[in-house]
Amino acid sequence: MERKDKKKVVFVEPRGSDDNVFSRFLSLPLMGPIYLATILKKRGHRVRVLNEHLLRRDVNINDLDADVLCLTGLTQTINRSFEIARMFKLQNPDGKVIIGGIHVSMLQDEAALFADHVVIGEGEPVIADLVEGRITDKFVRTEHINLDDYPLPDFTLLENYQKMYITPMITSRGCPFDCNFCAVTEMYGKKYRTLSIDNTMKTLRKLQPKKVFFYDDNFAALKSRTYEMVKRFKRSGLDFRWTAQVRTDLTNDPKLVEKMADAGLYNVYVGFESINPATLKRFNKAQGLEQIKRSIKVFHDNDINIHGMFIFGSDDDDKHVFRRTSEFCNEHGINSTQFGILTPLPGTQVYKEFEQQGRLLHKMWNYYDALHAVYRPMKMTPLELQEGMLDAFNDFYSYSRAANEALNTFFEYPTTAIKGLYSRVRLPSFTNASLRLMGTHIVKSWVKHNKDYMEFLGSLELKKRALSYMAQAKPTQQ
Ligand code: B12
Ligand code: SF4
Repeated sequence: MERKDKKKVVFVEPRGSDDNVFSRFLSLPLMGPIYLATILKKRGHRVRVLNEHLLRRDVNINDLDADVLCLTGLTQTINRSFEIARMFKLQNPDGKVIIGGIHVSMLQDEAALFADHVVIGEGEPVIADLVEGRITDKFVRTEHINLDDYPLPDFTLLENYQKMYITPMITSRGCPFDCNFCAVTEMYGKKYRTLSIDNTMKTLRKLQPKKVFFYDDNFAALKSRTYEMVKRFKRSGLDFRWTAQVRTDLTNDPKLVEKMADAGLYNVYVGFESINPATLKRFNKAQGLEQIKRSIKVFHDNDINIHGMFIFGSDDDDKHVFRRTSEFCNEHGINSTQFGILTPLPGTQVYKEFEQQGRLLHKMWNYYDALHAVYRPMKMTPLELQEGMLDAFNDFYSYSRAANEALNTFFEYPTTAIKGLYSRVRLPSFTNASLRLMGTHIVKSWVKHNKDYMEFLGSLELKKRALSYMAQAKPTQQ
């Protein structure tokens, strides 16, 4: 490529809206922009990746001094992506805007109002052709890629990458399951595509991380591969601890869990989703309550912390689900939890169903963040769903429970020290206490920032009551 053909390219990953207080604690990037920027750098373009969370500020017009602006976005951040596209075009009407990512892959038309090109699917096969002008179509659809065909990610392209508290890595895409609320299979497919273990090890050697977060949606979907992977971690001599997203069925093979722990696995993110068996079935989760309980025991037996993720508000959930769930988490010693509200994400079966049934309250995407009720549930009102979610958070992350954890730490210390297990048992308790304190703070902050939304949900309730009152008060026909 000649020098004049080299482009100045900026990728931006926008922040979440202020209504989502959790976003403000984020400092981890989506990997898409980093992979794509790496491809462009290798072709000689001048590329930067800006992430508004890691920057700790909004991007401004000076940041957008580029020939091509590449935007990504989740459903809850997409409006900010559109805002940035507008800002760029005002300053640079001849500049090119390319937009991709999971939200626009599911809903292209609104994105087309703000971008020259909308990419549907994984961007690797087309990013160079788009930037270099060989593809001119407005909508560009791609096939799923083979992960080993593309370069390993170059994190130095990401501004402030040093501020990441953990190194993200991906060794697979796609998931063989098909939970009806999840956007992953629609976007990345049901086929589990893997990066070779050689390339995984090459990335680890290059990055020399202290801590790794494997972003894979289902890290251990292929058990034999996971056995091989952890064997290679152990043999490599690299000294790192890691965390990953896994399913409960991993624990059907306790030996594998033991090997994973031995190779540095200290925490798992597990989609428990619900303690209501009917909800698990409705979600098509392919896991039952007994399986959930068993998995907790196996992880804890191996000193692995559990971040349990739950979803409230299925058509089988009623008002009792919230407290029952937080109590379940406390009883089973789950270390940290994420209580979400079922969110009809575009592209999912839940979205299609709720839209068809006219149950969506609105399409203000920044509220589609699993922390706001955005549809009418079956067995409660939207306000009850919203309050119930907050109540579960409040119960789990209460000050009294934090104090309890701290006390546990205090009393555990002498005994465990005698057993010589000091560092293994004491640390989780300290972490639990501080996680709970942080949780309490976040919930308070959520309530402060979302008074208007609560009022909106309250007004729906009043309207419903008024309508039913009017219906009852209607004079009967003589
Ligand atoms: C890591 C991760 C996180 C991290 C960091 C996320 C972040 N910075 O947003 C943490 C744990 C903090 C997190 C939080 C949340 N997450 Co999350 N997360 C993920 C996960 C597992 C991996 C993301 C990733 O790197 N993927 C791999 C890369 C390669 O894919 P990619 O970034 O999409 O990029 C590819 C394509 O999209 C495309 N592309 C992307 N951008 C662009 C741009 C251009 C120009 C082009 C051409 C192409 C292109 O090409 C890329 C390369 O192939 C995904 C699941 C998944 N498989 O993606 C869920 C996922 C993105 N998360 C999701 C959700 C809902 C959330 C939360 C709302 C959950 C919550 N209630 O807290 C929050 C919101 C965070 C926020 N930004 O505000 C949903 C989003 C669905 C949606 N429609 O928006 C996903 C898809 C999971 C799911 N089960 O549905 N998450
Ligand atoms: S929720 Fe997890 S297991 Fe279910 S389809 Fe999505 S990624 Fe796969």
